[in-house]
Amino acid sequence: MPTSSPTPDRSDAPVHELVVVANRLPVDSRTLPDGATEWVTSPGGLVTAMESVMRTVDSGAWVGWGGSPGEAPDPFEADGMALYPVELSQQDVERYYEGFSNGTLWPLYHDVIVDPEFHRGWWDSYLSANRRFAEAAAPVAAAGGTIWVHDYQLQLVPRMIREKRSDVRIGFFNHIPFPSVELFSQLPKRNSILRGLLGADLIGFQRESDSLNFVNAVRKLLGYHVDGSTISVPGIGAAPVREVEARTFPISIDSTAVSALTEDPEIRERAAQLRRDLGDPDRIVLGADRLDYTKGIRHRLKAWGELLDDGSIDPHDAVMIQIATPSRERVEAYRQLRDEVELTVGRINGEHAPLGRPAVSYQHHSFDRREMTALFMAADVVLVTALRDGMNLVAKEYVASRPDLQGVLVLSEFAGAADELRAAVLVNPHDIDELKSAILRSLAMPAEEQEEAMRSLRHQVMEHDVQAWAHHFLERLEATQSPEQVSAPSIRITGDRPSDPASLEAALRTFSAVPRLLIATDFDGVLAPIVADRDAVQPDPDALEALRELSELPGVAVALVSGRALSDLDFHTRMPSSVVLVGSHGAEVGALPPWMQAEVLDKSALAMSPEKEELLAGITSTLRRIARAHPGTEVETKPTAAVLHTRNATGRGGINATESALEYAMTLPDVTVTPGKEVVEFAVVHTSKGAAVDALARASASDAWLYLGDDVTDESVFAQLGERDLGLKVGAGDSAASLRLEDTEAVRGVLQRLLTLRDEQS
Ligand code: GDG
Repeated sequence: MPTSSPTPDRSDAPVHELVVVANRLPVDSRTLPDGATEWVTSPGGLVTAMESVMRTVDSGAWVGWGGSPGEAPDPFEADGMALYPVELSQQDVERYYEGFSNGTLWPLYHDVIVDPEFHRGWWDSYLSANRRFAEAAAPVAAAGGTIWVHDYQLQLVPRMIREKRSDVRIGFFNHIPFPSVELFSQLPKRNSILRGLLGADLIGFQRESDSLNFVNAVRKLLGYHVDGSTISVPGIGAAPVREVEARTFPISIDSTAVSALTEDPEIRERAAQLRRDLGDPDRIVLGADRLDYTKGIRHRLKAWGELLDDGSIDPHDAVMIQIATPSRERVEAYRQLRDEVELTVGRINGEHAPLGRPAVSYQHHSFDRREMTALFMAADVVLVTALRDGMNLVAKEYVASRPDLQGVLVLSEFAGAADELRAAVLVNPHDIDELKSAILRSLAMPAEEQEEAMRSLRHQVMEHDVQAWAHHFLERLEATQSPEQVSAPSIRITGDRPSDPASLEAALRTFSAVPRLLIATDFDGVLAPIVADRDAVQPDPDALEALRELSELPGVAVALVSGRALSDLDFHTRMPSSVVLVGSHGAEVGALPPWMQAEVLDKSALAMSPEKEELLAGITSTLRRIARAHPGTEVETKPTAAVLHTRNATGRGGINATESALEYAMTLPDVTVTPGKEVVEFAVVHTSKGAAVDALARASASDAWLYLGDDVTDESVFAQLGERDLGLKVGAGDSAASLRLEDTEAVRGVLQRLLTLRDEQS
């Protein structure tokens, strides 16, 4: 396809209703002698499927790699679709694509037919390439639009897009099998992959067994709650739980188009010519695959070779054509496979081919779609002997190419297509004897029997085409929980500039004029600067004094809400009984002043049980093990939680310890994991500072509350700000708070100002 190209401008507002993200664009770039780039359509199944879907949307886009390493060309239009090329350097191609995608993931996901290799540099490149795809896709989707990510090369992209665009629906389709949890567990970085995929709203698989393997992995490795096909993905910090669906959508082909080609007189003639060229054998047996070790080409050749060896097949009567389209030729396992296949074909032909014609006609190059159809029309038997295959479209293409209802499909049980194409001759390709007898049975199958089987197969393939597949997926995606239903707390302030003094003064005045107030504040980073040694913390005495005095005023309730253990908080602040102390992120509540309604604070959810004690002991010892491996990190224990502190770690130790802790966290069901500033807390009771402040506001019958906080854990409070409440964020960072204060000194100023304003009133 020659393409024209008025270029869509990347700086334009997001415009595309549907954005497809795949490793490859639907076109290949070719550099012309004068240096210009020419684009040629690469007619794959996905392209065909998407073309029909793209026609139904106002504006569609495709994000992918153009196929040549080096600088990406500018975005351009083709066939009414905007194409956004992603840049991959030569090193990305080697590490992200040939390495992690095709050297690690591909063999692992195909049941380790060859040994997966793993190198940390490959992972780094996979991560950065995925980020590039996500960065290209996120800005070009329209508000509330849909982004559909495809296949194993891009498993981190859904989460990366979600982090940038919470307003879009994200779908992911895995074209290859998803392995059992036992095999998947071998993958280094397995949890990052799962978390990456779970950024999607809907994750599609080829077979029911793939969907089941995936939800099992999520349950077992991440500990998330799974109900049927629905996975509850906990939010980090204040973010709400999201529901993600994992479902089965068997892919198909453009059946009508393939079938229609068989009407073409030229293609019919070509099919007849092919038979003549092979010396008019009685039977033609065809295998057509990418030259890939998953396709079972060696097993097929072995069976064919043995049938010739033992005289079950006469090479004058039957010829086998093996098309082995070149694939991944720079990956070692593929080079080896090619050598082995070519050696075997050479041996078979050397021993059995009659003069002037082959026993196996081996074609190591690709054919155009018309030639493929002619081959399917000429083939009496097609052998699909994959050892493991997501679906296998060749099986469906053969069926669609036989409106004459003749021909036999031999199909491996290990190809996804076997779930639907039950009328094929199903085989276990590992069992060479079984394969041989299936081939013989197929070669001898009477015409009526062929017709009966082919009619049933065609019914399946013609009814369930690729257009239906894409529509079903997108319909289901549309029906998932909409982004608006997931009420993420909105970011109210960004950057690091403190709010202007006039706005702050106005807000404090309005707030302090309310009859009954709750003033609640975090401790570390708010009342006291953060220090390396947590025990050496120095709270600002004036700020504490202002709080004490505020707590004596009528209509004012005061609370300190900290991640520290209650006893620790008490030790460092020495507050009077008029100030409520809340420790361990809300899990520990100190004595309440007599006028507070204690019954509002439901402590039952915070109670420890023997099981919880045991869980906590296990967590504590694992965290201690992690801490021992990363000098400078330490574990703090609290009545309902264990905390890993990484503030004093050296080098990358803090990051590595946090990563290990988070990996471990994902294996624990029923534990609230709260990452904060250089700390990760594992609580065995479910609570948050937000829930604590909400309960305190009710217990004190306050008309409005003010909260001061600096950490991510304080966002759960800010997320609940009502119209009359005031959230003050201390220090830099995006926040759901209303206004920003620079540091602890500014906090002291605010508390003293509140005291004055409230004093004036009373
Ligand atoms: C992955 C999954 C899943 C092959 N040689 C030529 C040619 N082909 C076409 C076939 C077919 C396609 O390539 C191959 O599709 P498969 O499904 O057989 O296999 P993979 O490439 O491994 O695809 C697979 C698929 O994704 C879709 O989800 O089914 O399980 O592994 O369409 O006809 N086409 C042309 N010339 C060739 O020489 N034109």
